[in-house]
Amino acid sequence: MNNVIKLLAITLVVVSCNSDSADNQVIPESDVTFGFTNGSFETGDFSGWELTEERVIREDRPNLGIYVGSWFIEPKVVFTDLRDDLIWVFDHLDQVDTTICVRDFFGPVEFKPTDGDYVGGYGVMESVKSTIYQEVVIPNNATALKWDLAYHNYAFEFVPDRQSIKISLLEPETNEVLQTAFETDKDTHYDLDITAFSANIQEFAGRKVRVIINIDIEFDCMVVLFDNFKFE
Ligand SMILES: [Ca+2]
Repeated sequence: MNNVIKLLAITLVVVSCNSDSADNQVIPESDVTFGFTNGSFETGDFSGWELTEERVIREDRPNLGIYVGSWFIEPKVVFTDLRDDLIWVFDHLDQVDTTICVRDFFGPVEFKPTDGDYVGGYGVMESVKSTIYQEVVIPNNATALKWDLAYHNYAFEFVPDRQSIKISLLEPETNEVLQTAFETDKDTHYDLDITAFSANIQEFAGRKVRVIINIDIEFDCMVVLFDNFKFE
């Protein structure tokens, strides 16, 4: 009789453990890192982020595909009296010192961190499609994705289908677009000093998403600066 009771007790424990395992689909909060890693680029590199760059060959100017962009991180810098339009940066994707074009047509251009000492950036002279992204778990109580962004588009307009900057939330497994948080269009002004942006992401709180910036430039020079990605 005692043996039967023991067997029943063991069976119940096993069933109980299996039941816990099957029902427990929520990851314990202690096992999750919420929010961005290095969202303000204060490590001085792109730790926590993934970078991509795909060269685009233009049909109308096939020989122009020699240019590439540069992912850089800089402290505060002010550029004035630029004579050759080129400055040196360290490209963290290709791991080389390289030049990007910066033009001070309308006065000084500033690389200006809005949080801490460093600002992230991408400089390109046609023609590339590039991304920076990070998979994050949005904090359960978050309502907003916040970031700071600047761009200097030396084409003096956002040329439709040839120049765009877009920030999106993607489903990490399928790349389905969950939300477009920011997107330039033909009416977007071509020059913006670094500015605070916010998007309501409340419906995705607690979910794992991929936050991605797409920078597609098939025409002329552009400098994009970004800092202080966070959830609030
Ligand atoms: Ca920063």
